[in-house]
Amino acid sequence: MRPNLFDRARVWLPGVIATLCGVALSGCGGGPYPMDTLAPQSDLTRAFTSLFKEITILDSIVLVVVIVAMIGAIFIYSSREGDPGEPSAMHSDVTLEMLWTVIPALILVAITVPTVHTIIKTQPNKWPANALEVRVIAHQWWWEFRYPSSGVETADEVHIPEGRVIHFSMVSDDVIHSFFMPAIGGKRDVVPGQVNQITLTADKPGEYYGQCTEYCGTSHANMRFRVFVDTPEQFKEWTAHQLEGPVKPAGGAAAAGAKEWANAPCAICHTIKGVSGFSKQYAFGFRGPDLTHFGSRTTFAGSILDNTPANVAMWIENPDAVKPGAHMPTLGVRGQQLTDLVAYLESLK
Ligand code: HEC
Ligand SMILES: [Cu+2]
Repeated sequence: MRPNLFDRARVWLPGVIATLCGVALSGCGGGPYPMDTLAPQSDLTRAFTSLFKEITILDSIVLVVVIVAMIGAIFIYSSREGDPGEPSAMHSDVTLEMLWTVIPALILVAITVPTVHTIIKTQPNKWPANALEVRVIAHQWWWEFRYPSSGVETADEVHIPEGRVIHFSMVSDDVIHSFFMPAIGGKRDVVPGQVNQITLTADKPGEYYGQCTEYCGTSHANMRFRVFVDTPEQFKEWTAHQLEGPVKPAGGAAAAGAKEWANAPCAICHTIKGVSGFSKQYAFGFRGPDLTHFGSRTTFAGSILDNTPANVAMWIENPDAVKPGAHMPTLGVRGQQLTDLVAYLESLK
């Protein structure tokens, strides 16, 4: 008799097992990963993760039962030498048909009930009165954050206090983006002309990563942001500091840079509160991040660069080289003028 597949298992099985182990283990090691979706740090992401785990466990049980039944059937019901003729054809079995209709229906109910429950729990229509509203405005390719209750405006890096309900209300200035902060905030589309919401309470202070996850043009991959979860005291201090006017440089390169700023075309698009800026009514449109406290940010340009003088100089010299398609023109600022402007911007703590 010709050897069948199972007789040769000694030859192929070790290879298959080694490959599967390799695939499984390639997910191990390193970490913690800043974009890990299974390391929740807020009530919202904890609700998502526990739903995901519940459904994965249920699905795994179904998978095991089906595979065991299938392999069992292959061994038990294979035709063997000496079996008489064709196997009998079974026409209908009401009990079996009932079973394979009712069991999948029950499985679907077991998935639907916790899913709908999680949706209702995590997306309230009303927010607690003490919720802190943060307006998120998506631009190609950076994020603007405004706090209506205090008047703070910033970019790229959003600060929120731990332990308090945060209500992100989000709108886009141009195309459809998506606001994704895996550890604390789930993911939601940010659409022009429609305000979408995320409500959450962050568990613990720290720095968390975020990223646009809806393809929005050339520099989509360069549209990141950071979330700083502060203690309530830190958040109060940060807010008070952001509300102060910009630092007035006493002398040196920064003071020279402040003079440059007054004559440079930068103020067409960038506000430095109390120094330059356009009408408040012009709330949307073609413009860049508020730079009043630029020096207090750790990253810039959609959080793709660390905020160091060398990086800022590189950016101003040729934004497009750093971030393809950036809506900031190359303005020919070079040499001493560039050094002074950078010193001024970095002094704006
Ligand atoms: C036509 C509008 C425009 C002009 C003029 C302009 N910028 Fe910008 N600027 C932008 C935009 C838009 C961004 C955000 C780009 C991005 O991250 O995709 C930006 C980003 C920046 C940033 C990073 C801010 C952050 O927090 O991410 C700095 C610093 C900056 N510009 C400095 C300057 C300086 C200095 C000048 C003048 C030499 C200038 N800009 C002129 C539009 C402009
Ligand atoms: Cu985007």
